[in-house]
Amino acid sequence: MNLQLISQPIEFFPAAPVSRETKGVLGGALLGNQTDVTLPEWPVQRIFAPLLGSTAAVVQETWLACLPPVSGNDEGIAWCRVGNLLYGVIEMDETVFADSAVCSPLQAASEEAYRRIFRLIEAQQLPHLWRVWNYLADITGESHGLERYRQFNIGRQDAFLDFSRGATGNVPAACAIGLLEGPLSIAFMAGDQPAVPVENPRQVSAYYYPTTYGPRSPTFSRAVLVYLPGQEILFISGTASIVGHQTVHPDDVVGQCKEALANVAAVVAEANRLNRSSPYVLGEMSCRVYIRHAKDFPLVKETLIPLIGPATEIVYVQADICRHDLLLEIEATASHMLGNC
Ligand code: 3EB
Repeated sequence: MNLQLISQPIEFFPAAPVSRETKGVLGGALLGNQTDVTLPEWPVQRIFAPLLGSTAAVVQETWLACLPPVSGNDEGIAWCRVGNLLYGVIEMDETVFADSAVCSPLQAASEEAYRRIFRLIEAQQLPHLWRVWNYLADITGESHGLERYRQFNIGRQDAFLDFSRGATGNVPAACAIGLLEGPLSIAFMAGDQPAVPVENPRQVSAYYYPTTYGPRSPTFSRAVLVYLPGQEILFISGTASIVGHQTVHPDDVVGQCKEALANVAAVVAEANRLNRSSPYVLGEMSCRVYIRHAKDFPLVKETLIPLIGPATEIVYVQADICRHDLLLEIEATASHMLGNC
């Protein structure tokens, strides 16, 4: 298949960074807090957050495939598929759910978003959810007597259970990140074959977190290995300074940075035990690093580069992590060809 992730800093907007003639764009993301951007015609997740250490106003990430895309808009989801791979983006306005008598608007919006995603991918006969990117406003804020990330977790898990998917084991890789404002935004990739879940031996699986972190556990795997014809992709979920289920090195951004990277390395090692291609190495991963405080960026970069290698592609974004005491989170992606490709 040769699905490829392209990350392009864009100095000036509007720009046509990936030509409209380019065949086989599946979709992507636009990172940066500039508002007057020209949106591409494929499904795109807007991530309104300041870029750190970038001269570009916007970074555009694009998934390129080598097959003709088929796209549509159903269930409020802008989607595109190439072969047996589907990418979609849904934005939900929480205020629409303000009347819900039984739960908070965010919980209702989260459940509804995931229910729509499941309906779409089942209708497309690509029912296996591989990777999900979740963004919500004020993630650690509290309303209706519960932290908003915890509200989101209830809605998400309810949707998995409603669709008889189970909320442990076979769940997608994910991230859940806080932005200043904006709708609940969820991008996802789904396929025709189940993902191979990968857990981190240094951490309790998130779906088994104790209820001290919320009435319902988060529904994600630490990573997944997924398969396209002739290709294997490793998606590593948002990874933070958590050992067991506890945050370690509170108030120590360098300590958190090293611990998060040790967790990424442990997930890579576990993925290498399960994968079908050659071993993955840290230096080949394409990374996004979310940093809570912009002032920590120089120290994070200084700590990360010698450990991860100077050639690694890293996009740094200022955003909120889902626990007050977490100062950063790292997510990563890599791809290997299979067989003689
Ligand atoms: C953690 O390990 C940090 O709720 O989808 C990382 C990745 C985190 C995904 C999610 C949350 C999520 O618990 C937070």
